[in-house]
Amino acid sequence: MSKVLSVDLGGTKIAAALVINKKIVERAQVATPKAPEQLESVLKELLAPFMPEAQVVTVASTGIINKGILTALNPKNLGGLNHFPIQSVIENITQLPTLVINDAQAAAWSEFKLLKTPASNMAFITVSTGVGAGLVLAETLHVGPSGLSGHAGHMLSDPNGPMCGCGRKGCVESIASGTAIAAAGKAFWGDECTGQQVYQYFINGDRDAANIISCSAKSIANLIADLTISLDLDVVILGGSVGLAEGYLELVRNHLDLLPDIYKPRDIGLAQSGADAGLLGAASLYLDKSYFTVN
Ligand code: BMX
Ligand code: ZN
Repeated sequence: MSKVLSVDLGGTKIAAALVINKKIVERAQVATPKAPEQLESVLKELLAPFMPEAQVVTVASTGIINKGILTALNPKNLGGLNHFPIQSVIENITQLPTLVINDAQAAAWSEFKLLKTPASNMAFITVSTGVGAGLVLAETLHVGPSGLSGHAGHMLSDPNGPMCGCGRKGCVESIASGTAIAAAGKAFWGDECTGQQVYQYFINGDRDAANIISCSAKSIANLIADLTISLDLDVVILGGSVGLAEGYLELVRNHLDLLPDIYKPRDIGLAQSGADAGLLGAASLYLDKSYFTVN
């Protein structure tokens, strides 16, 4: 079964692709519906064109994935959706065996396989609607007994920071994510302000936007430092719409450079598969027989 329909369900977009020999041969994308009750019908419409050819479905999804059920750590990222039986919903739509894993965990696997210099310990960090992470330690992807492993976006960044949608104050996600960037921008540019707009203002040289983006990058730099010192990381790979944005990696590097060397991984880079890391990661976990198996 090597024709894989891979799905990436994120807080902002849902992508689907037909993956053959680990290459995307066809791809489609829609916005994640604001109203969670529309999720099933949106998935049905997105997946239908791929179904005749696909033999198996792999899904990289935002949220904690445990036994095929999505539980949101930060329900605000999914319009309030907190509990969604994603595996059975997609199995019912496609009538195909369906395998689901967290999006950052999936992306960590494909990016680990793409590393040019061999590594033992790697963290993939996505800075997007939320902040997610996937950990590959001793060349093994860590999912954890309940799927929670790698949810490092909810480690503490600033005890006096904003309230995070998970219910804790000052998580990395509440400062660094695209959602947090948009929220900070609203104070300057009004309620309609988006994260992309703030980023564009930063590129254009606006001082307030530069401060907001710098806070985000500093929070990610400290997260990288904390993960490196606790897990002895060789390499960190950044992904997600903010992580991949022009100039962001450089800002993170600048903040890390202010710390003692012991806090720096040997290497930091951008996801080689860019925005497709989750799609390819979920498919690879099945094709490599590394995590997913189908009877
Ligand atoms: C949140 C959490 C993680 C996810 C990360 C990135 C939810 C719904 N998601 O921390 O599981 O990996 O966001 O998600 O609680 P994305 O939507 O930004 O890709
Ligand atoms: Zn949080």
